Amino acid sequence: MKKRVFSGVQPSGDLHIGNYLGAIKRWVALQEEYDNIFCVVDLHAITTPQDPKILKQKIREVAALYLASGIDPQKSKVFVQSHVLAHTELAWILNCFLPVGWMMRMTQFKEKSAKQRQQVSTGLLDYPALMAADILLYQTDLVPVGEDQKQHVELTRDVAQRFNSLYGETFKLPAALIAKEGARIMGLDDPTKKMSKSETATGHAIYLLDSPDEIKTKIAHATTDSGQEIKFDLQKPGIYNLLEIYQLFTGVDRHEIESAFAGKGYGELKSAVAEAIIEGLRPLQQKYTELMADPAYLESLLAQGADQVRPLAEKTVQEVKNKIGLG
Ligand code: AQP
Repeated sequence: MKKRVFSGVQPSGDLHIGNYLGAIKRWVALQEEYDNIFCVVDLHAITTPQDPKILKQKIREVAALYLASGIDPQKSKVFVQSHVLAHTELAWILNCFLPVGWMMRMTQFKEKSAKQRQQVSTGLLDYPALMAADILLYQTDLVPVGEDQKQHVELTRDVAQRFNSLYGETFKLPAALIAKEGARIMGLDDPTKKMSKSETATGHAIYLLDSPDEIKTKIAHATTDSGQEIKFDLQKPGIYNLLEIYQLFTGVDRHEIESAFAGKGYGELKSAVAEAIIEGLRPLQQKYTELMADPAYLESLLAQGADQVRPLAEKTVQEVKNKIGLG
């Protein structure tokens, strides 16, 4: 039996190369080895305010980007979270086993709630309960995510362990699968902060659907560091970030990259990085355009994905309800 992988992206804005390099590109690489479930986590997106029309459109866009990146619906199940009601049902139940103190300690909650002081929803605090439900419903072994989601996967294990110790073996304990490289792509405007969909500063992120000219301009304006040396040096976060992006798009080894840029200037590095991104995204963008031209096909794939996963999710919920005496 293959191990099961579950992961997802929120349709909370335009997907950027951090989402791609830290998550989606890795899902594609893992596709053959594992039994995969990839979800568009729309219920997570509404933990922060969303425009309904835009949200509906973004859900389809994210699904199309999964497929355009190489997720194959014959090998992986792809669906929209809100199409499978078991996610909210289990999230509610897990809520009742998750101490508020655990939720208050989550770094992402602290950061996001600090950004939108007037309008922090209970959903934002509760986000990790829903994420735990997503993962535990499918008896997931591995969760490939970027570094920022590691704490949420740990909390998922904690609540699963707590439930198992109270009611007997129910949930498999999942592990985060975090890449050595690409797990934290930084903002181009500020390489000390992670690239993020919800950060709207100009030049912060390269989006997967950016045109070649937009990519060139953003990379040309990316913040660099003092000095001239082009090396993978964490003390120089701007150059490090550009080199890492270059490495992940070209697949060239770090030593070779450093040798190739030895004695060259930041301008040459930036041109090469922009070219690598443009070429790396070109096939994805072409496939995306084709997929978005046939909305009925996309809808049918998403309906099929939901139908495939629903029985798995419902089985877990039923077992949980029986154990805790519901119904
Ligand atoms: N900068 C990043 N570098 C590497 N991986 C990243 N991920 C996000 N940002 C980076 C990974 O992308 C996947 C999907 O993320 P998400 O949509 O669930 O939400 P997030 O982690 O909160 O990502 P964003 O882009 O910052 O979105 P917003 O601003 O909407 O919250 C996850 O695996 C994540 O680790």
